[in-house]
Amino acid sequence: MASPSTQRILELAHAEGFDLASLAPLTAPPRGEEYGRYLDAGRHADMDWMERSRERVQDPHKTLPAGRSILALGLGFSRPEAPQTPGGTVARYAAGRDYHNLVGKKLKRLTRKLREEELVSEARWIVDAGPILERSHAAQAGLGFESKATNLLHPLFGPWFFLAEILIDAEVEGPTSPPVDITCGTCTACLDACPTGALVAPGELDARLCISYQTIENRGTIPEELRPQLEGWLFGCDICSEVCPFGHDTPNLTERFGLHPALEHTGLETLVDLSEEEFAKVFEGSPLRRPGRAGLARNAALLLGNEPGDKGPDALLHALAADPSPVVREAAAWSLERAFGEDARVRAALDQVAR
Ligand code: B12
Repeated sequence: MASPSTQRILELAHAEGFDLASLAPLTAPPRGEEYGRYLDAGRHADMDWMERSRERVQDPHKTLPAGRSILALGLGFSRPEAPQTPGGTVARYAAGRDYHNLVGKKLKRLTRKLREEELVSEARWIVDAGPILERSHAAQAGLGFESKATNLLHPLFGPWFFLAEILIDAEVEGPTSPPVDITCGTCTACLDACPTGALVAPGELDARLCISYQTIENRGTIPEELRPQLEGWLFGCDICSEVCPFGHDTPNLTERFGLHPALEHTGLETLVDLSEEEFAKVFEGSPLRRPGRAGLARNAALLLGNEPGDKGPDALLHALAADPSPVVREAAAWSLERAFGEDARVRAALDQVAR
């Protein structure tokens, strides 16, 4: 039987709207060594902050020296349809309001309540980019099981839930949730489906090959060999989640994050040509701001090279001639060559920039 204070902490977490909450003693993450191997192999690509966080990830007491326990939290975001912009697909987690803001506000309020009720005195909340191995701690706390796609899976939400944590100085006995005693078994659907082979072994992902990394985090050019395999993904990629049998029968939580209006109206040609000001306005409050105007324009340009649609080469020609970013100009040149290389106007423009 959990102590009254443990029960109260979990009650407050659920009252704040988290679907999943579990308390566990704060230890090093069970997958800390794998994190080190991942970095040593360069699988984090140019996400240098992951290297900078190495020591704090492997020892969370460096983040909160007084930390004794971790409150592991989960919030579902399952929705039935992959949201489309005209011409490109957006990862489901990013279809509506930015979860970093929404979950961050919940964590802030919850931490304040824990302090007010004197359940904790020192606490530090974290979501996503903080120095912690979220899936490993959450698995240990009983929020789900680690899959071959590296995602944490839950019997109800499949891979479609966010993670967050609060490190606290209160001692608890735990984990308060039993381990989720399920494995992927013999299923290899995610490994088989990934078009770029980013899942290099069960439970191991190489971000350099991952469409999600390339379309969200990479600020430079996307390697040429990966471009034809983007499979229409404008921002992020859900292929390993979509094929996962655990993700198929999940609740429809579309209303939680909604659908950002930009996704309904902004086609690829428009995205290639947006100015910085227009981009900031159109994508206000959306996770699609993450790669920046140039990153999203680059992605849209490459998708047009794979599937040009019926609007012709004008948007790409304009980007080639006038985009301030060399990354976007290079993507436009690649796509013009690939999709419209026979067109005399396009040939002339490409010859001009080659000179
Ligand atoms: C960097 C990062 C990325 C990078 C690299 C991802 C990666 N797999 O390494 C990129 C940009 C590619 C990315 C993509 C995505 N991400 Co991300 N990402 C992170 C971040 C910030 C750090 C991840 C990390 O440390 N990776 C290093 C590796 C070593 O750790 P890991 O990814 O946790 O992998 C686990 C497995 O490798 C497992 N493992 C190791 N060996 C073995 C062996 C076997 C047999 C098995 C089964 C497992 C296993 O141990 C690790 C820990 O549990 C976390 C937030 C956080 N602070 O943890 C979010 C996070 C993991 N991402 C998240 C999401 C939603 C995504 C995307 C689905 C987004 C999208 N649709 O485009 C994709 C999914 C791609 C994928 N299959 O991972 C969620 C995942 C939620 C969940 N239920 O799992 C997190 C937790 C963010 C959040 N707060 O909710 N992400």
